[in-house]
Amino acid sequence: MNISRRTTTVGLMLSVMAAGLALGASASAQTVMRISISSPQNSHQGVAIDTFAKEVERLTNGRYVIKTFYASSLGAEREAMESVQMGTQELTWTSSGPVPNFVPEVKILDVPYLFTDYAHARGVLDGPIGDEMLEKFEPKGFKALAWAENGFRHMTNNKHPIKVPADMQGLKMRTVENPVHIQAYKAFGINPTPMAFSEVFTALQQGTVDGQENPLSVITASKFDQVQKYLTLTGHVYSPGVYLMNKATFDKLSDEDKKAFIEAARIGVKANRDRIDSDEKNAVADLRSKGMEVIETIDKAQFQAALEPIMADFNKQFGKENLDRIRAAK
Ligand code: EAX
Repeated sequence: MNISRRTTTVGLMLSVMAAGLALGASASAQTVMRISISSPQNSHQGVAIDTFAKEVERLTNGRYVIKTFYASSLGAEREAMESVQMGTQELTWTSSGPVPNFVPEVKILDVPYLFTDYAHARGVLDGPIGDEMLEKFEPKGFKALAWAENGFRHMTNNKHPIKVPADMQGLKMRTVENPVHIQAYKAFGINPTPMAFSEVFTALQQGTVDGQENPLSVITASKFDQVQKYLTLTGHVYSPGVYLMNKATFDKLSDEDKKAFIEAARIGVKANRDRIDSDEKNAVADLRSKGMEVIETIDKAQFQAALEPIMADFNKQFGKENLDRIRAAK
């Protein structure tokens, strides 16, 4: 009786050890990767990478684990792109802000008033034009998994409400490090000050700049209402987001895993856009309740007219036919 009990105990111990070894083996077969964003976790960007991480894990049966980093904790968007390009970071989700410094062909998407509304922008990015643009990242060392969304950008400042284009004259505004934005804001009469997003809250608080411009989702998630008085729904630029992966790292995946990563990004895009849709419904009331003065309607034609002097240059830079192709796309 004693002996057989001991045998059973030893058997049990052995099987526990074997299970432990098996667990250890499967844990070491797990590959951990990192993805980062510039906004806080509670945002349209946070939803985008949290969903992606969950889906990669699900679709690869846990063989890949994605660790998520928020609020530029691994570096600002441009630095994150550099790290992904070099392969010292596997993935990032970035706004189009720094992208033209790496992939100049993508600059065209940030031309002011190019997209009429969210449906138009999403249709273009999900269609053949979007696919062509995703391919432009590859020679630069990136695999662009999918276009996502940062949103239509609006201006905030501390000086006075912007109601007509003349109100923008002389305002010192933080901008993204994107040449198209900088050129456009100069045409608006703004004094553009490019700066990494991670520095914006403090710059607004300390008055280094009078204002900034970002989608409602970013303004609310980053609590800019605490440091900005006036918001005007200028909607002057649509800014996409994009899931980027180091190309060599992507190329090493099996065909099945490549599909899983792309599928996970697409599911992430859906969650990202759904969050933006809900932010767009709630943000204005929310920001007003926190003390911001919001100008909801402007005469868009007047703002577009202010850009007329640089449109000829944009037509030359990007090809009028390419701009028109995007304008006409569904
Ligand atoms: O999280 O730098 C910027 O203004 C971008 O919109 C960024 O994605 C905000």
